[in-house]
Parts: sequence; C-alpha cells; structure tokens
Amino acid sequence: MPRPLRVAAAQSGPIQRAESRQAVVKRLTDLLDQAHAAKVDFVVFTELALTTFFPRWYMTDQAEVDSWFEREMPNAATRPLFEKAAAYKIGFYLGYAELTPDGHHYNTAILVDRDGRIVGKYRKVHLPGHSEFDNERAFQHLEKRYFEPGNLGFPVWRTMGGIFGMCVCNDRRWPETYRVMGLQGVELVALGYNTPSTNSQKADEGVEKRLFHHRLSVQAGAYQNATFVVATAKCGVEDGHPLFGGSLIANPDGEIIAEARTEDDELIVAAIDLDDTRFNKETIFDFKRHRRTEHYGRITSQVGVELPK
Ligand code: CDT
Repeated sequence: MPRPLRVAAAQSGPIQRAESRQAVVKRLTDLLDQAHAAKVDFVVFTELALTTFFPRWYMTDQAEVDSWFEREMPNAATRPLFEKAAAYKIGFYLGYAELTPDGHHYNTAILVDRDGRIVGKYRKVHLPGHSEFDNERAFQHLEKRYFEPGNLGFPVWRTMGGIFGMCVCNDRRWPETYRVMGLQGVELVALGYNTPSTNSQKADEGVEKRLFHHRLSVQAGAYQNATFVVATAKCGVEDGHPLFGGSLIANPDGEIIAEARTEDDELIVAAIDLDDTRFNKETIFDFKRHRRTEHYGRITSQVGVELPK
C-alpha cells in the first residue's frame, strides 16, 4: 500500500542577533504559505529556528543566556506558527532552545502533527564545541556551555502515516544516531542544523569540503538505515559569521532528491512514498537477519579509542 507524503525542508536564511522572535516567526509562516501552495504535508524547520545561533557568543550573565531560551512551547511568539500549520494541515519539526520549569537547558526539537499537536520531543545528544572561551579558535562554539546533553535518547513516533524520528545538527555526523532510530523502524528522520562555513580550528578547510561531510553523513545515515532524511539549514551570514546552506532531502537509497540552492529562506519539496523504505529494510539492511551484535559490544561499552598494546 503506497503511503505518499509531500515533505519539505524550510531553510532559514540568517537571523541577526537583534531580530525579534515575532519577526522570525513571520518568516517561518511565510515559508508555511509556500508549503501550503505546494501541497506539502510535513515541513522541517531548522535547529534553534527562532534566534541567531547564539552559542557563538561568550556570555557570563545567566539572565542574558536565558533570554535565548523558550520557557514554554507554543508560546505567544510561536502560536501563529502552530495555528497556521494546523489550519493548513501541515505537520512540522521545529528546533529551539528549551528552558525547563526546573531550570534545565536543552537544544530541543519538537514534532508537531497535522492537527497542531506536539507528538514528540527530542533533546540534542551530541553537543559539539567547548564550554569556556577558547583563544585558539577563530570564533566560539559554546554549545557545551549553554546546553546539557539530551536526556530522552532517540525515540521515534507513529505519526502522519509513518514512523518519524528526530535529531539535531551535530547528531547527523554520528552513525549511532540513525542506527538507534533504524532499530525502531524509522522511516523519516527530521533534522535541523546551523553549521559554520569555516572550521574555527582549521583555516584551510573550505566550505565545499564541509558541505561534502554534511552530505556524506546524511546520505549514509539514510542509506544504511533505509530511511528518508529531511535536513534543514539555518544559513547565510549572521552578524558577520557565515553558516552554510545545503538543505537536502535524501531517500532510502541515500540519494539526494531535493537540495537548496541559496543561503536564504528557501523551501525545497519532495513527493515521497514512505513505503519506499521497505525494500532496503527487508533485504540488504534487514537488521534481524544480518546484524551481529555479539561483535558490537564496544559501541556501547566504550567511549574513547582504546589502542592495541
Ligand atoms: N550546531 C552544530 O551542532 N554545529 C556543528 C558544528 C561543529 S563545529 C564545532 C555541526 O556539526 O555542524
């Protein structure tokens, strides 16, 4: 039985530090208008979609840090997005900085169904960067300072006719991310990202190589777990700091079936059939028949490298 779905990556251009949540949400709802016109069922917005990528700024005042976080979702600023999406019957993924009632800080994404209900929450597990000001870097990446590692694992949810999972930015570079969801039968992984166009610790690493690493990671994750992946950038130059674009939709063969061309607000759309995940799940990546867990112990028992004697 085919399970057709029209999916989109709603890429965001840059958000400057001074831009208000309200102004950003207006841009996101404009993208929803485009998605509605294109008969899209599910839209993936980006990581930290409501603000500039604030972990590039070193802050010591906790009140200032907390001003980048959302205490509830939806809230006054984001309600128009939820209302418009529900009116259009469009489900979505949205990344934002979450401050919980008991004071925890997470880099979070939510999955909202086509009736505007939050059906899933994911908190970023792999936090890149560092926690103290680093003079050696061309610019800062302070995710380890402002966020705690996610405490929800990598769940998946039955929604919109399929099995959906989520991850956030740096998670996409880790095969474990996709495999844990693959082991739950994931059929579509939604992910948003903010990736600097240059490497703060390697001046000669060009943006093309960085885009290659991004595509390589997402396409491999899709293929090796027989799932669609919708990967959405926030990109362009934020307060002088460039982030690359390259939003893409990959199919379960690991092929790119839609890709952004700009570094601005841009919607890319693909008509997919979630049943196209089945062939690879039942053949080359039939985990039940082919996996050899007796040899995989190091994956969960060990973190760093242990060199041979
Ligand atoms: N947002 C995010 O996770 N960005 C990282 C940059 C890594 S460089 C410290 C990424 O993996 O794209």
